[in-house]
Amino acid sequence: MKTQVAIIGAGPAGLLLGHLLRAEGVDCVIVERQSPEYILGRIRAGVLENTTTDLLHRLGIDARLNAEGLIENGFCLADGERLIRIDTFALTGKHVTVYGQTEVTRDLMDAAPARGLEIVYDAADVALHDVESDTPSLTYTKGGTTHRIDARFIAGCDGFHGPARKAVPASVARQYERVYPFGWLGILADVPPCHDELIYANHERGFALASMRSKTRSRYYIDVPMTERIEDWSDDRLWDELALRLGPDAAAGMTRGVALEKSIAPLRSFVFEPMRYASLFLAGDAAHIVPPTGAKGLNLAASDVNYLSDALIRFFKHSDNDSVATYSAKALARVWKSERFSWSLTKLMHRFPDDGPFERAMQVAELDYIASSRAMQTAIAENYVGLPL
Ligand code: FAS
Ligand code: PHB
Repeated sequence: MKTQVAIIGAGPAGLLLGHLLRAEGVDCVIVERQSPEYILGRIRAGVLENTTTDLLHRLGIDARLNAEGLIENGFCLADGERLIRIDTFALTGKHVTVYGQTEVTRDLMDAAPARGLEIVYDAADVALHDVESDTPSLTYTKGGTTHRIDARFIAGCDGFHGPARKAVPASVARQYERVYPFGWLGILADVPPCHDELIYANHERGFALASMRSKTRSRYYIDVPMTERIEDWSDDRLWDELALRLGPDAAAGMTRGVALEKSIAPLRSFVFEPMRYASLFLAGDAAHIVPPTGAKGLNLAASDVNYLSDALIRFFKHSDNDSVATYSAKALARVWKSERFSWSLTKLMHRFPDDGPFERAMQVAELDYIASSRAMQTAIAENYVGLPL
């Protein structure tokens, strides 16, 4: 098979890239290891920046988003004594939309046939070849047969554990990582949210987040040591802990229910540079990971794909080499700002095991400053809704 861009991965990055390229007549194909059902079973992000929703509107893949997405004009920081509301709309003129990554992925998958976007699911042993040349290729096995795709470019949208990043020679690769000493235990339940906006809590017992997927489906998290096992957390034990950490007002509004999904996700900050090597581009989690505190993971994938699709379309339609040449620097400039925001909000809202009284005093002082400073709230708000592209 021959195409212009071979995309590895049918997560948000790969699917968005495939749609954006096909919408401009660029040939591409997506090769995905898992089945559609498996991908849709992964519960992940919940908050979309305008960066992401603008792409879905541009693609016309927004009917359900418009009908079901919840517009959020602010969110709260709780510190055990008070709720500090960050009025993102008043401070930035922008809002975020609560609409689960699962639904974004479903919409993009469902719209693929009409776009002429081919997705090969259940593709095993995906391997990259000759990425340093102008004639790279992919091979994969499916149904006992090995298939080959020749392309001009390969887009590694294969997440943190995919093969694409490993195709960049160590001689040019640079990576930066921080692994956090806790994970997030999340629960999804068909119960109404305890509050109409998200609440991030830094309680003496630990971190908690009250989020939602709709007015009838809620998503909650607490931080737990990575030694914790999911089987040690009954629904009741988790609801009790959430009520304590979110505080009495939120607890009073909380409805308990049976977990539709319950899992522990590790937290890390990670950046890989460069995001382009010869004929190979990286986008999304393949190149970077953020702790979910800032709700940036999915949105950074959309940010990368916005730059990458523009560069590839200019290359194929206008023989413009400059945009592909500057993709990595442009994408990384925004990645690092989101990494900083996610890291700083994680540092502010979590109790780290090695923290002492001084570190705790710094958190209290910073929350006091946020509570009393419009400038500080504006800085947080503009990062939360998404910095300009
Ligand atoms: P993805 O990982 O979504 O997609 C990569 C795709 O590549 C997958 O479908 C995978 O099967 C495929 N792939 C991998 N290896 C392959 C191979 N060898 N061959 C072919 N295909 C291969 N972000 C938030 O903003 N908020 C959150 O609350 C949040 N929670 C998260 C919880 C968890 C457990 C995880 C892992 C991530 C979470 N994230 C969250 C971040 C998440 O939303 C990512 O940022 C987002 O999925 C990034 O999308 P992609 O870059 O497309 O990567
Ligand atoms: C979610 O709803 O899954 C969610 C929302 C905001 C975050 C992280 C996760 O910062």
